[in-house]
Amino acid sequence: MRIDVVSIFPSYFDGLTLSLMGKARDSGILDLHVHDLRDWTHDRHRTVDDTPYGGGAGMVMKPEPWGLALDQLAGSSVSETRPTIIFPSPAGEVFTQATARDLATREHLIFGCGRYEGIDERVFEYAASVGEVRLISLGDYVLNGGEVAVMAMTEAIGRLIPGVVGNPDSLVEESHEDGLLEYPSYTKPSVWRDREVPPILLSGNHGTIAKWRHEQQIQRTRDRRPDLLD
Ligand code: JBE
Repeated sequence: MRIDVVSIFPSYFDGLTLSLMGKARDSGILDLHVHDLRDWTHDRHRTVDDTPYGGGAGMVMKPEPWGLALDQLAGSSVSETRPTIIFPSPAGEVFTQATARDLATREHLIFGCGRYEGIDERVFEYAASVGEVRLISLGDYVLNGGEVAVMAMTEAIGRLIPGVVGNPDSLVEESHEDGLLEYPSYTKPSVWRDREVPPILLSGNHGTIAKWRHEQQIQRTRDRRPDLLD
């Protein structure tokens, strides 16, 4: 999979060289490129924003650098298929594990990180002419820009690409994979500060252990996230 990220703060993404995402990049499974939007400006001050038409607080990202970035990154020299172009936005659809599974099947993702009060609306229209546009939100709260959302989304998507997570079994028994929260985990010692590991886990009976874990999943989901059971 190829991923391009466009941002005015490319160093946010230095963390993607670490851990599993770093390994996926080193192995070639994940071809991730981070770009500075200012590289597509042509004025002395490398300007990416301007005041909003109609007035109002804050600044709006100018369309021209975005247009040039999209022309370069969505061009056929990068991939044969039309890319999926994602703009993180608190006004978008909410990102879930199902969104991550869908996006993990795509050949080419482009993430555009907005800052300030947002991006000139015509950029979204133009992007829809060169790819499939998705406005996606991490959740119902406001961040200063799309960078942190893109970090979260690329990690959630990246770990679903075959070969990125070493043991694929660890992908199935996780929160949200089956619509339930995950069961509690324990390791040695069997007694720690007077607290015992549930004895059923020491029984060696795989059937009863699986049943107990499933019950724990349902109980936790009912307690913490009843909305998931509706
Ligand atoms: O979640 N998001 O994608 C956001 C992007 C920009 C600002 N706030 C957000 N929540």
